[in-house]
Amino acid sequence: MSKALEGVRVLDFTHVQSGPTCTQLLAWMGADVIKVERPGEGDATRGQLRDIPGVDSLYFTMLNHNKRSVTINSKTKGGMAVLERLIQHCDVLVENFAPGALDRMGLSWERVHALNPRMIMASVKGFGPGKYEDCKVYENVAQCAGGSASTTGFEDGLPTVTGAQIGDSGTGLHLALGIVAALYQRTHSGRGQKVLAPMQDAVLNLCRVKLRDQQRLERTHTLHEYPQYPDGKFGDAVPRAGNASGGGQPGSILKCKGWETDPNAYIYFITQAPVWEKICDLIGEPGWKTHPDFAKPPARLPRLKQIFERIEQWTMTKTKFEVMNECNALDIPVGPILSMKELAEEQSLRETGTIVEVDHPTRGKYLSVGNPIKLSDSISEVERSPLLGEHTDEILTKVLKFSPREVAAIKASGATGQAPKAQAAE
Ligand code: CAO
Repeated sequence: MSKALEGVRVLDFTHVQSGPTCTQLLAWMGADVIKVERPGEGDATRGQLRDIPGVDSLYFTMLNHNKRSVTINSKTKGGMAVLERLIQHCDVLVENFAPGALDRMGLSWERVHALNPRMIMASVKGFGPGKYEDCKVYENVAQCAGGSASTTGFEDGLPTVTGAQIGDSGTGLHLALGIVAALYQRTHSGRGQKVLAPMQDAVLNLCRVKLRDQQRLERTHTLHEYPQYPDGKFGDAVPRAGNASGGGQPGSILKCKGWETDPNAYIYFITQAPVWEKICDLIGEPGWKTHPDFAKPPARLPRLKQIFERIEQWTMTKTKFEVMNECNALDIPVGPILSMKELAEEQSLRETGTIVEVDHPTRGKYLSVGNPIKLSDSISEVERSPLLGEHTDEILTKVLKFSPREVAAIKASGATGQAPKAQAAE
């Protein structure tokens, strides 16, 4: 079976998380992704948050599957010659250096475009053009600058960052879509183009419901589904909404049996209007089906606290999985709070390849996420991440077709590092 992006070659000049997420997705879809790393150290994440001394971290391995690694010192003449040859042999260049770094290297868009007019040059930056465009940005900076932190957390608490890496992995996803769109446009235009996904913009795109609420607030000075309604006060900006639903169907996180000792014994319960009568029967409040204070959604909005307290009396008598089973049988949407431990052990996620066990020559076996996007005619197999410079020789000779003499000269110039030998896992 062929793969969706088979035949697409990607020069992967990314590091840390945002860029590597993007290129890993492209690799999972079948692109040949060649990751360029600095000789000796490589992507900084190889050595960050290590759990095994001297072994590539899970941070690195889980973001760099299905790629080949070539070490090139771009700040040498020989290194730049290799990079320029790579640019001529690739369809896409992806990078997420700090603003200006690629220009300082000598690889401006004009230079890249001149070397390969079909090249798609895709970048993650912290901010788009404007007053912050020169700033370096990490995940939580983007979450804060993109509106997520201001709107996450509880009314009486600090702005809060979320565990979902919407700044990095979220932007990587946006960039991947931009690249695929540019590849498609190139089939008609014959030309490459620049693709930019600023992290602030990507986070804001994911927080669009809060921009919706900002405008509703400005018009009506209140937000009826927020916990601040009806007793609290609204200011001039969208407040933090705790665990209230971001949509038109009120929801909340409720305790389940065992909550006193289990930090994840909770369920998200949505009081979806079409199943309201079933909810009333389930929790033992059949009278609410016709009572004027509860029968219709607008009447319920000022009473959400009371309603969720009553539903919680019922959920606290069940485990989260019992609530899930009983509610699903009645089409009531609920979601158990699943811990990472529970997810890692979830058999159905293993069966779909969303969680995979990968074998690595120095690390041994570890768990990773696999491709969350399922294509029926393009299967994703997760292959281990490369060791630093593991494919340097292969890229120089087989992809770039340098002669043995040229390869020797490139190496002698210090432009590349030696590929390390894989060691057996202990
Ligand atoms: N050979 C030689 N030099 C290399 C090289 C190679 N193969 N690869 C990178 N370098 C050099 C760069 O040219 C740059 O040198 P100069 O500063 O002298 O021009 C240097 O390495 C550092 O690059 P950087 O500035 O991108 O890295 P940093 O660690 O200082 O900053 C980060 C990291 C993430 C803050 C920054 O890259 C950034 O803001 N990126 C854009 C936003 C982004 O993607 N953030 C998400 C990161 S994950 O949270």
